[in-house]
Amino acid sequence: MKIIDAKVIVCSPGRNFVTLKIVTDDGLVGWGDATLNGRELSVASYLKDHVAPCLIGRDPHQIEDIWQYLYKGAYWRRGPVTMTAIAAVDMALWDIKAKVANLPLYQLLGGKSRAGCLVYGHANGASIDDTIEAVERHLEEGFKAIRVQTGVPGLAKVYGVGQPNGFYEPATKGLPQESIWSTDKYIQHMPKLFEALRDRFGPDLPLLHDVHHRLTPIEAARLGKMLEPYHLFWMEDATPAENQDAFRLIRQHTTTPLAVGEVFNCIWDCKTLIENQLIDYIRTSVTHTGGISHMRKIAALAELYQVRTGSHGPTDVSPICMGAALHFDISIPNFGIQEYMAHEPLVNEVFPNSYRFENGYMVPGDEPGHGVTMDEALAARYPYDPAYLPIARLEDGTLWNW
Ligand code: EZ4
Ligand code: CO
Repeated sequence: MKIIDAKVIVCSPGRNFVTLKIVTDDGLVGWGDATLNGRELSVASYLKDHVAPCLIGRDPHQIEDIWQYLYKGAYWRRGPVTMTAIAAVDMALWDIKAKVANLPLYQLLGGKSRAGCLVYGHANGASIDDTIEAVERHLEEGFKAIRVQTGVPGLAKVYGVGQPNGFYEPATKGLPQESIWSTDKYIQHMPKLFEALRDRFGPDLPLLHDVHHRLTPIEAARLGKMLEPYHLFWMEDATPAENQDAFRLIRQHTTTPLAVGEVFNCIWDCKTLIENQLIDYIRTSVTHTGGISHMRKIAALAELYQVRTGSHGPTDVSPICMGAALHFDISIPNFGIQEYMAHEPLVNEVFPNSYRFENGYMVPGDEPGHGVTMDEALAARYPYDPAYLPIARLEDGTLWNW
């Protein structure tokens, strides 16, 4: 069998997605997600101009060799654009291999290690009362674990806190919007939110929180300590992790579980954190971290240190990523939880899929492959529409982490 075509499709059914379609001489099609929020066209070009020509004529069964060829062979290693492009190829090739085997992909990854994948939804509100209502809505929908974000008094806009309907969109049309951030205001307010949530919902409900890299290590240590009475499932992205040792400082001070990794793109970004048990959950995603093949290596490394996975799963990765992620999640031994932000109905029409949300868990479909395809004709009606993630500044105008 040979690869005869590798086509890159950019569309915007409400938000931008980059998709790779690999076609074989047997007429099989494999789909990969290559969406890198706010930098979509860089990955599209990387794939179209530099990767696709090298794929034609290769045997799609040689997934590992093609992965190494694209990684080592390029000379230039790592980075979000490269690793997202490789991920899309990898996902599409696993899709093809599973279709040849006539099996759902998880069967090729070792079979099911659990009945379903625990997911967490996003509850957010401008005030603590609104946030409590959003949690109630999620419980009614069946969620068994919930991420909570809330507005901060004195700050006009906080990322992750959406419109009155409760949803937030990770990117907005046009150039990046700017908002003002105050660590002091935020840190003072968060314990009030979690105290109110525990009063209302009791001790059992798994609650997660995303700090979006806004704190310094010592500030994160302080917040983690302040939140200990409310025993979070995790505190996410407490501080930027380019310097992985920063997490040592947080770890010395708090038993609040730590999760990080949605902006990581390879196993080297995770190595120090995992080997030193500085985190509890690794949040790399299939789309941004080299695909299923590379994610399995990260999971295997993490398994040695009792670190579990908690893959990034926002609306800015396509349903193809979600589908592939669920096959990965259900098969690995050290799965922890999966983020799940439901896509708009139109997105699910453009990317028909068979995964299901059932009573707080998600399960991949059972048809051959990863179970997600694309309606190219429908996608063509929604051309690329530039959008960016917002930017945070401190009150004095200093550009800040997020
Ligand atoms: O900010 O996906 O945990 N989820 C998140 C997301 C990310 C966006 C970035 O593109 O933090 O909302
Ligand atoms: Co996050």
